[in-house]
Amino acid sequence: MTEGFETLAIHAGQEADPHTGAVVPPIYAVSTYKQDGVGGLRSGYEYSRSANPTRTALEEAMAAVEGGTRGLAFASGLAAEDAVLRTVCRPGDHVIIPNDAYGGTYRLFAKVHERWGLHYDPVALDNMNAVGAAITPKTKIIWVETPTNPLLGISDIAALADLAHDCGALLVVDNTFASPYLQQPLALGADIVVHSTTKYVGGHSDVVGGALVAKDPELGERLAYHQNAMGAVAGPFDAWLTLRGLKTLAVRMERHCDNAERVADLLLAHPKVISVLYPGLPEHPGHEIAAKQMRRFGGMVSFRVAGGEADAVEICNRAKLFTLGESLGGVESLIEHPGRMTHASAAGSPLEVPGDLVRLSVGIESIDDLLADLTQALS
Ligand code: P1T
Repeated sequence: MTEGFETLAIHAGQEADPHTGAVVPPIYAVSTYKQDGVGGLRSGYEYSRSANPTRTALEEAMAAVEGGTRGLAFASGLAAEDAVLRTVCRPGDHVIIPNDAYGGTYRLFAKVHERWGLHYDPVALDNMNAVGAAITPKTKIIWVETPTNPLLGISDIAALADLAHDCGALLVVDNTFASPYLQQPLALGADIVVHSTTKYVGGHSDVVGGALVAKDPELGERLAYHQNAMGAVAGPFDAWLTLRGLKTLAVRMERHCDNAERVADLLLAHPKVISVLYPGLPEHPGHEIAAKQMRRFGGMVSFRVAGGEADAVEICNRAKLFTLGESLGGVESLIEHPGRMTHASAAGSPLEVPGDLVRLSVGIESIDDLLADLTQALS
């Protein structure tokens, strides 16, 4: 019998502790492990950069909820992304990236890996002809965010997987905005899923982390080799907090989606708002594909305002219950101005975001309080 998502999130990799019966994997705050003679491991563990039992529990749980064969936990989402690029690509290779993506992801390509000879092209991934035209004999990865950060664009994971595989490339999907509860890219044909577990998986804005899940065991092994060789692993306390968050992901996501739908409706009816970017809206250009590949439409809502950048900034400053801050995916609602905050590093690039854009991470507070705060911030 295949277990359901909620069961896997709570139990996969999380057997009761064999020594004490503790129902939660303990925080193994330890760097090294006693060995039974040279080369004879007692427990399978030798050094906590290579593996640590608390991290292993998180890694097994992430692999289970994404339906992959290997999960790996990193110190941050960007550390996880870096490990993918260093494992799969070498100088001279080419990567197709989204023309809308987290600013830090773009910076990793444009300011770090390009210096080491990795070429990239930003492409509108909802345009299959454009993606096909951008492929070169050196293309090793099509890198996808769906929904994208911060414009909530949607691309067709299954179609992009076919395209990538036809040209011998891998499809890598950053599943941070959807979370594994709402979308499972490996089942749709992706090869690697990337997460900033800082966001919905952790869920409480109290830990920074990243994860990779690979479909193929051999690729998982290569990623694990680089995780150990590069060393940007999640520490045991961070792994424990992230695993604690994962257990409640399903119930949190349902409420995030309920609240985001109500927020999108309010914004849609507001005279100061010129467009609402939410894939749950039937008029969203990616709505049909989102409905096909996502369980629901998520907790992120962006909108553009009639008064331009000055008004967008003013709305961010006036919000009270929506806390002004970067990041997303926690239980508390956040508001931000992507152009000046999370995506400032994309200014002047093909990924620059409009100045009149406001991004909301809709939390799980009482919906009436959230709507009242937005109404006063927009007034
Ligand atoms: O911050 P870190 O854990 O390193 O994750 C980077 C990252 C990767 N992918 C996506 C889609 C992301 O949104 C992020 C981080 N994003 C924010 C901090 C933000 O406010 O958008």
